[in-house]
Amino acid sequence: MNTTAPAFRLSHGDALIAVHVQNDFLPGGGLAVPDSAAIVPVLNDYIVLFVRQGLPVIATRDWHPPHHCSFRQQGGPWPSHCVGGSSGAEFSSGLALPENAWVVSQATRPDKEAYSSFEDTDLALILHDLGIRRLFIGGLAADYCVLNTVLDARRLGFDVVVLEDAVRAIDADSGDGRRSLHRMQAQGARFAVLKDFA
Ligand code: VGL
Ligand code: ZN
Repeated sequence: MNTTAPAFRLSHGDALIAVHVQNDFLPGGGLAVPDSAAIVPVLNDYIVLFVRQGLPVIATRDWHPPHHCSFRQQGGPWPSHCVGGSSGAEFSSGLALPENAWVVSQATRPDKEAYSSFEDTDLALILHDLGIRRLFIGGLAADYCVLNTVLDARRLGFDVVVLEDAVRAIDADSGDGRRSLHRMQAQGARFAVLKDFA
């Protein structure tokens, strides 16, 4: 008999954040993240856990203007991606977001990059109003927007659990993803996989 308690028990004050599960970061997209399709069914399982307990689900999205400064045509590092209102910016049709999911758009200003879902958004306000103290964070990409969202969440005083089986990295430099997880851990983030909630 397995009497081990699950590592994480969800309760009031917890919320799930799915970062940038958008077509352009998935296979065939403008900035496809390696192996990103694998996280969609895993995130769906997490969504079920949160919805079952009546806990908030927040989906953040990269939502750039057409000539965003981060695009190569503007001298930035990235191919064009996640132009607000385009099909590439839509959430993956495979992601089973609940109807009442909160949606937060980031990096919407033409002249400013923003890798954190907290930067120039209402995310902190929403979380405060909902009485959230602990965040479970997954999504794309582990070495950019997940990393910076996690670091900001820690700076703001949230407990953070990174959903390790629901993130993937761009890994422009090999090992970026692994190093990002270490940076999150160094700032007090913890890590979980689905079976820790069983
Ligand atoms: C991201 C690069 C450019 C991300 C967004 O979501 O991690 N990365 N824009
Ligand atoms: Zn972007």
